[in-house]
Amino acid sequence: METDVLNFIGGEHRPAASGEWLDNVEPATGEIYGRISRSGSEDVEAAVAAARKAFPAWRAWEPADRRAVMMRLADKIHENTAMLAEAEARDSGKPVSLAAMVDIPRAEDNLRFYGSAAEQFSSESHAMGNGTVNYTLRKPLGVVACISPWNLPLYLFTWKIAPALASGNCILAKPSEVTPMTAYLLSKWIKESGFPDGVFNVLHGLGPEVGQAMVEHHHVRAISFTGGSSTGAAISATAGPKFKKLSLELGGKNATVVFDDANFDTAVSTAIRAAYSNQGQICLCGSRILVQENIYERFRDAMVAKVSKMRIGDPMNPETKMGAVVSRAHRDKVISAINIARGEGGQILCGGGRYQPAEPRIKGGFFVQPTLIEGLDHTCVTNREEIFGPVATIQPFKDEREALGLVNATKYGLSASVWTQDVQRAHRFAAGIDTGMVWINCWLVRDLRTPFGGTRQSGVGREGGYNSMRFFTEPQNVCVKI
Ligand code: TXE
Repeated sequence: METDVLNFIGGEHRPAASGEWLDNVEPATGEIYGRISRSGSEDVEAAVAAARKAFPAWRAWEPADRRAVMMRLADKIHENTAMLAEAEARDSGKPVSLAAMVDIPRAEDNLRFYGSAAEQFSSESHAMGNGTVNYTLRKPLGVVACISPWNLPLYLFTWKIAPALASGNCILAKPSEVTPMTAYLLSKWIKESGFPDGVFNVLHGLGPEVGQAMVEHHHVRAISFTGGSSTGAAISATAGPKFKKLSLELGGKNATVVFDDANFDTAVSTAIRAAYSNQGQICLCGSRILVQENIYERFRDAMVAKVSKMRIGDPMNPETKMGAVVSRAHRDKVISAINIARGEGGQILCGGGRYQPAEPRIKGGFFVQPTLIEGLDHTCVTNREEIFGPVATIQPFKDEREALGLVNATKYGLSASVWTQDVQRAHRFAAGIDTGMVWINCWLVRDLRTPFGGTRQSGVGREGGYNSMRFFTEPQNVCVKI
């Protein structure tokens, strides 16, 4: 098994220039199982130099050729799905079944989707009445940075690097230091897939060190970042005055809204999936469940009955549906949020603390019981701040007007999921919600062409489909008098 996570710079694997390492911890056991290169500005300099050298030739590649190398990398993911899923589960604590069914196939899809986009991307032309035509060129930016988080490691890493490469940029990509393994494994196939040296560089290490150096570097023209809102703010503060392009996908405090005419059983099971999938560590998780008052008690009891039966287990066991949270620090943050909820007067309906497994292998792991809390209104910290763990609240509402007020009563604006059979109400309600995305009678159904992102503290910009291709290119209008 691989243990040392190395950088990939200019077509070569190498440790950080400093020679320093970080511990790589397996969340399910709490044990150190490897080392991560602790990179800094020297490594960023080397990667930028390699990327700049590679850019003139790479930007001139035919889109079909860029597509071909991206498809070869996707093939490698496909051939190694089981191995990558195991690596992801070990590194992040997520169930291996989830990694094998969702994370890794989606990473492959991201490369295939944007490989095709390389060939299909187009730009506009505007004809004027006086015999003049404008056409818009879309030029790659040059060197760009892709910084991804730990909750969906390879899935979000590829979601950023794929459009950046497809549109002809050279990249510096940094996975989270908490879950770097699958990005490292992917980097082993970059060369053999046919990417020229320097086009695709992968750097490892801490956000405030190597991440900050990437954001600061004057040759880095754009930053695509997914992570916490406060990190997003720090990145903006550095990149804004340097006029870099920024795409920020940040946190959420999303509502699941259930009206009394909803399909009850599907709404219950999807509300549970939305709250607790990946141990609640998805920015789109529905952590505030709002239920119309006349079905509230029945809905709540049905949820409690199911959530209490959810079994936590070893992520490496294919039967496990709920694994460990990502780190000791994160486990402590989630537990402290549950204690804040108690202090605010919340009643814990199920869960409410750490989970101590009996299995010897995972005794030291970072586990939290799936927790459902009632009795807290929208002014409580618990309903305002992102917890990002297996913790949800449930609240009754009277009518559509009150529900809409509650949905919009946070500083975040990422997504919402609405459950009703009334077509008029569904569309009216969706239009009133101040989030970037709304699901009606479903959750986390993704079409990769659609705009993905949030409003307010949930971020700036949209990714997905041509949005990402536009982000990673600079438009240039050319006006021709015929
Ligand atoms: O993520 P960070 P953290 C939320 C969630 C979580 C909180 C904090 O609520 O509890 O954020 O998580 C890199 N310059 N989400 O602190 O720090 C870092 O190395 C450049 C929501 O673990 O945001 C990593 O690669 N880069 C979320 C990436 O940023 C920097 C997913 C994300 O780490 C940097 C994860 C800097 N100064 C957490 N500082 C979502 N939206 O899905 C850090 N990084």
